[in-house]
Parts: sequence; structure tokens; C-alpha cells
Amino acid sequence: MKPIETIMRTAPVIPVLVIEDIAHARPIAEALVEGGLRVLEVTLRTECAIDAIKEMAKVEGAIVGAGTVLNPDDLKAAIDAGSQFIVSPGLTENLGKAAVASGIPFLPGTANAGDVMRGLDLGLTHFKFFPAMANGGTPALKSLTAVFGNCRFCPTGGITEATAPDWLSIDQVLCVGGSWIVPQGAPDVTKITANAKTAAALA
Ligand code: 3PG
Ligand code: 3PY
Repeated sequence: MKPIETIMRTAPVIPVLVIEDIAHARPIAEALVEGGLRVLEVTLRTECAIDAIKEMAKVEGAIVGAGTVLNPDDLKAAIDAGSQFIVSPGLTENLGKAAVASGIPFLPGTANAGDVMRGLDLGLTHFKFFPAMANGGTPALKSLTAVFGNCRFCPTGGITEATAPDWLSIDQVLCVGGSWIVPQGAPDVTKITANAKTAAALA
């Protein structure tokens, strides 16, 4: 299993995926990997999300993790499905302790200084900044990175192909997350690969 820093440095963008139909899982993963985005965050927001993680993990080159992990039960289900990393929208002590104890690479959401400090207490240094735009955009994250110089971030939420470079230009931002690469609905794999190539080139 790769450490979270390595996962965050694999590509400049982590696609945040909401898989509605298990039949979409494999073609979406293949299209993203072909386009150069190997790190895939499958959110646990749909019935088939756990099965989607299992399917996508079979795609060569894909590094598949679970997002929207809210509690230790979600954590266990995600790990059992073969997730290589875990993402949560926020950081609770309950989930944080369980994730750290499991040893799996963990990227919890933080929105403010108190969240980051709770993460530091758990021994964590790599965080989502979520929801990035609604939380004040790049000025808000720059205020946090000025204080928490040893932390690294993956801003997510309201980021677009056009605004991603602004975020990526912040030293402590290793990658950004976003849903724009894979539009909802039946997958247009040509379009997904094209979006992924553009995103992969943002570095
Ligand atoms: C999400 O929660 O779905 C992610 O933050 C991605 O959001 P986005 O649609 O704003 O990129
Ligand atoms: C999550 O759902 O886990 C998030 O980090 C929001 O994108």
C-alpha cells in the first residue's frame, strides 16, 4: 500500500466519482487511467459504491480509494472491498482513530484550523480542504498553510478545470479533487479520457 503522500503526488487531480450503475464502473476507471488519472476516489454515496471499488480495483494501473467514508463501519466496508486509501469529508475522533489504527492511507476533510489541529493530534499531516470554494477559496487555504507549514492539502469542492491551476500553484497543495472529469449519467469514455488528459497535464 502506498503512503498518502505518494498517492497525492501521483496525478494533479483526483476524480471524485459517484457511480450510479455498476456497469459504469469498469469503463470509467479504464477511461480515467488511459487519460493519465490513476488515483480514483469512489464516494460511498450510492448503493453500488462498494462493488464499484471492487470492479475498478481490477483495472491495471488504477489506485482506487473510497470517499465519503463517515464512520468505522464505512471504513471497514471500504477496506474489505480493497480500497487503497480512504477519504472523508470531515474529521471525527471516532473515524480518525479507527482509520489511523487500521494503517490505511487516510485523507480526512478539514475546513478550519481546529480540524487540522484535531488531525495533527492523531498524527496526521495530509488533509482534504473541503468544501474548498465555499470555505473561502484559495485565500482561506493560504491562511491555513501559513500556520500549518508541515501539512499538505488536496482542496476539493467547487474546483473546475479553469480554477485548478490557482490551487495547484499553492506550495502545500499536492493535488486537487473534483467531479468535473466524469459527468453524471452513462459514461462517454472518449470525453472522460479527454477530460482526464487535460487534468493530468495541469501539473
Ligand atoms: C464532492 O463532494 O462531490 C466533491 O467535493 C466534488 O465536488 P465538485 O462537484 O464540487 O467537484
Ligand atoms: C468526501 O465525500 O469524502 C469528500 O471529501 C468530499 O469530496
